[in-house]
Amino acid sequence: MSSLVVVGAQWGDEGKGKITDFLAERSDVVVRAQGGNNAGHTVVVEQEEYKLHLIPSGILYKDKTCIIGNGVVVDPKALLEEIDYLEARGISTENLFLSDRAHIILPYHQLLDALAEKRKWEDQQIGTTQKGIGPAYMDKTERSGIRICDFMDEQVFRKKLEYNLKEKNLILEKIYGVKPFDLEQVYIEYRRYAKRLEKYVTDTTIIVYDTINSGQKVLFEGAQGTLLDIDLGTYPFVTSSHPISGGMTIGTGVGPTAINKVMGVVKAYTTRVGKGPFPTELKNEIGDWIRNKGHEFGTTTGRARRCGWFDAVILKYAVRVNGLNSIAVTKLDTLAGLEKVKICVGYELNGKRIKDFPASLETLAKCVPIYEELPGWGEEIRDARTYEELPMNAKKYLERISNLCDVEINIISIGPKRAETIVQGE
Ligand code: 2SA
Ligand code: MG
Repeated sequence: MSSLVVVGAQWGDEGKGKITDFLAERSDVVVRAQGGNNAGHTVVVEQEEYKLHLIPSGILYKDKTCIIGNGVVVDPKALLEEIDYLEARGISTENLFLSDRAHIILPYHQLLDALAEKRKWEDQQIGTTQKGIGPAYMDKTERSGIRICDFMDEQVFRKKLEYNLKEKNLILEKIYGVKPFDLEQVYIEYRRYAKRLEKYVTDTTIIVYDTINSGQKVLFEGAQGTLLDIDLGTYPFVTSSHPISGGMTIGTGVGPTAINKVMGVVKAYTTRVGKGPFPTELKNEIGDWIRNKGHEFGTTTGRARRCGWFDAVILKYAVRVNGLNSIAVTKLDTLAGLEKVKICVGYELNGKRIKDFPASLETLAKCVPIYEELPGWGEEIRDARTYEELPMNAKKYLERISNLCDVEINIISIGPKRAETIVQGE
């Protein structure tokens, strides 16, 4: 297997960081294709916890090449902070490469992200991470964005920044009534960042292509999740990129034939941060219990995540739109101790049963989950190392999910550590 895509199959925070870290060991190159420092991947290596936002999880291994692909939006300041954070902890960034085609996030993107959100009517507020992701992708599609290759060139950067600031300052002053940015100040600060980042910059599409052609292994590391996809997610409560498997080829510059296998990561229950309908949400003590036991707080913003039962309608949808070959089920250990566990097997809409995930959010908001109740397992499971060692009821729960969604379970994660992982099949 020379290339594997790992994507989130729910609303993000499925535990992709832990799974990609685990899979990175068997890969040569790990590449990020979309999103930016809105992502938050927590990885635990020998009692040490690392929080990564932009840099692929493979960086925690000495010999892996790590790539920030062309589809990523890069906040230069945040990237340098992450590099410094890793280097200070003894992790080398020598094998890190940054695509010359990736777009950069500038301070006005962040400010506009926050201001636009405040200006929206309450029911339209997205609950973004306020990292400037949406506004940076807007500039990219509007064709005024600044790419890393432009950023590296003093003159091109200055010209593009000057033009952009002229436009953005007008918006900031006239629409939002806030202080404009000073060209000189931004230019000087960001030139400093550009100089420091220069050594990482290259045409990363060539590295990915050559790695695959030479029979080595590439791991495509997804950020966010299927339901946050700009096209196939719960629009408009989505991020501005393509976290689904299709986004991996665009965001790294290789064709779909380069991908051999697609793995989805799902949590054993459902969570989401940010706004929008969430059919199986538990606004009760069980939801609070799951949040506390599972430490369900955002890695990037610290926000409390909304928690609910496992939703098979969502996973079936994710299997279809990503072409999932298998799944990794994470945080199964969190559910240990519940007397009963529930799986949503369909929705009831105006008295009728529907099995497919709807496009309209008004429809989704009216969907009432149809549950199947299964007996829980009282015992903690973090010490299990094989599938057989799991409690009978935990196995039944997993088998039901696999059958309902017609997808094979390849990995089961029962704790944050690398060792707390059960692998089935190849
Ligand atoms: P944005 O900032 O424009 O991408 O926000 C748009 C929506 O996408 C959601 N989103 C996320 N959802 C879950 N996890 C994400 N990453 C961080 C984490 C989040 C955090 O891993 O914990 O720390 O809060 C992530 N990034 C974006 C966001 O909530 C909006 O609904
Ligand atoms: Mg996360």
